[in-house]
Amino acid sequence: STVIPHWLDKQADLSPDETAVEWKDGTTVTFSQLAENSREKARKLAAADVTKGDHVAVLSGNSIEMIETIHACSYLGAVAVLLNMRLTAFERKQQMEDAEVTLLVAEAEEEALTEIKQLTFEKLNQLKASPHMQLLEEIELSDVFTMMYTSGTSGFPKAVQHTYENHWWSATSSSLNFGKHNDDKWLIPLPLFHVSGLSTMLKGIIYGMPIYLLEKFDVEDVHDAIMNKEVTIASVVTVMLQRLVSYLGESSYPESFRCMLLGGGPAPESLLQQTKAKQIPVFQSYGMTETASQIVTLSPRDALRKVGSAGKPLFPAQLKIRGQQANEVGEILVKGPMVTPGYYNRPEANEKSFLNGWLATGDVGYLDEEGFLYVVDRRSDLIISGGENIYPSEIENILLQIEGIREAGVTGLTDKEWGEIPVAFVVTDKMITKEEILSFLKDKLARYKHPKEIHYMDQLPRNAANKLVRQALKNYR
Ligand code: S0N
Ligand code: AMP
Ligand code: MG
Ligand code: MG
Repeated sequence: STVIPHWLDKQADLSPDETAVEWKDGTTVTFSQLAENSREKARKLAAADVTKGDHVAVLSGNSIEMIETIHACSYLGAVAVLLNMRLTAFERKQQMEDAEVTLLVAEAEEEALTEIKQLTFEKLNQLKASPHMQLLEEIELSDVFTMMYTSGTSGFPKAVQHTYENHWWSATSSSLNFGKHNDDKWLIPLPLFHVSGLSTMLKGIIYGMPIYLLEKFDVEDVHDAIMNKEVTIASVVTVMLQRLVSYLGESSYPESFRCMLLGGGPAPESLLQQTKAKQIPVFQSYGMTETASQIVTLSPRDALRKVGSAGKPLFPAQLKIRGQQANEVGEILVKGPMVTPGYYNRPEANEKSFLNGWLATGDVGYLDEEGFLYVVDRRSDLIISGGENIYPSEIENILLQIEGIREAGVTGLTDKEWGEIPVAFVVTDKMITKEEILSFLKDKLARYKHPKEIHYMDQLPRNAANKLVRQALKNYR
C-alpha cells in the first residue's frame, strides 16, 4: 500500500512560518509550531502507554489542544476516536466501550462511568514525555486514523472508520472542485468531532492553508470573520446559514468570500432563494460521515438551473441510483476512495451496507438527465436536527425503560429552526407526567434528542406483523 511522509511534518517543512490556525482574538499557530507541539504530545501519550493500534478517545470543543492530540495519535499510529460533546456521559461511555478505547483524553474531567483511564489535557501536559520514543515519520494511507459515531442506516450508533486515504481524497477531491487559491482561509464554525469540522481542519494541513477556527458557532463571530477577517470559504449547516442570512440583513459579503459550503442535511428552497438574492455563493452538498465529508457538490454556476439539487459527484467519486434509470427514485449508492472501509466491529452492518465496493447510503434520490443528484428522502427514520442525527429507536428504547410505559414510538416533525425535531408517542399503564419522562431522559440522552412533544395514545400504529409504523405517527398529533 501507499506510504507518504507524515503530512503535518511535510507541511511544517514546506511552510514552517505560515499560519495553520487562527482564532478570533487574533492568536495564530504556525505549521511548525503545530507539528512540534503535536510531536511533544505524542511523546506524552507514549508515556501514558499509548502504542500503535490503540484507540484513544478525544472529547473536546474546538481547541488547539484537541488538534494536537488528534495529530499526536497519528505520530504513534494510534486511532483517534472523536466523541460528541453534546452527548451525555452515559452515551459516550457506550461509544468508548464499543470502540474498545483504552484512554480518554478530554478538555475537562469526564464523569467516571467507566474503568477506562482518562487524562485531561492539563494532566497530559504534565506528564514527562518519553524522549526516546520513535515517532512515525510516514503515513501508511490504508491505516485507520479516526473513528466517529453515526447512526448509519439501521438503529444504533456505529463507529465509522476513516483511513488516512479517506481524508486525503476528501481533501484533494474538494480542491479539484473548488480550486485552491493562495489567499484561501477556511472558516470552521462546526465541531471538530464531526467529519464536517475534522475534514476541514485536515484540508488545512494538506493544502498548507490557514483555518479560522471558532470554539463554537456564534452568528456574530461568523459574520465578523467573513466581513473582516479575510475568510474566503466557510462550512455551515442549514440552521447556521439561516441565522447568518437574517443577521446579514441588507448588507452583502465581500467579493473575496468565494464559497459557503452547505452540508449535513437538506436545505429549504426558500433559504436557497434568499441566499441567491443576497448573492451569497452557496455550494449545496451531499455527504455523510461515511464519505469523510461532501461527496456531491453543486456550484453556484448551476444553482439557478438546478434548484434543490445537491450537484454532481466530486472527481474521483461515483454515484448511482440502485437499479434505476434517469429520473427514477431509488437508494443512493456511492463509491470512491473517500468512502469508509466500514464500521468498526460491525460485520453484519458492513455486509448490508457495502455491495461490490458501493456504499448503500440508505438515502433516497434520483439523477436527472444531466447527472445532477436530487436527494428526496432520508435513510429510513433518521431525524436530523440542526445537523445532529437522532435515531428514533435510541429514544424509544430509553422511554421503554420507564416503568409504566408500555409502548413508545418516535418520529421527526418539520421544524422552522432545526429542520426537524423528535416527537414521542407513548402508551402508558399508569399516569406518568411529561416532566417525569423528561427527567428520566436527562442523564441518558443528549438534549437535542429529547422529544419536543410527548403524546399519550391508546395504541400505536402497527402493521400486520405488529411492527411499529413510525411514518404513520406523523398523523396522530
Ligand atoms: C447548529 C448548532 C451550532 C447549534 O448549536 P448552538 O446554537 O451553539 O446551541 P448551544 O448554545 O450549544 O445550545 C442552545 C440550545 O440549543 C440546543 N441545541 C444545540 N444544537 C442543537 C441541535 N443540533 N438540535 C436541537 N437542539 C440543539 C441545545 O441543547 C440548547 O438547548 P437546551 O438549553 O434546551 O439544552 C449546533 O447544533 C451544531 O454545531 N450543529 C452542526 C453539527 C454538524 O457539524 N453536523 C454535520 C454532521 N455531518 C457531517 O459531518 C457530514 C457532512 C459534512 O461533512 C459537512 C457538513 C456541513 C458543512 C460541510 C460539510 C463537508 O462536507 O465538509
Ligand atoms: P451524518 O449521518 O451526520 O454523516 O449526515 C449525513 C446525512 O445527512 C446523509 O445520510 C443524509 O441523510 C443527510 N444529508 C446530507 N446532505 C444532504 C442533502 N444535500 N440533502 C438531503 N439530505 C442530506
Ligand atoms: Mg450519521
Ligand atoms: Mg448529521
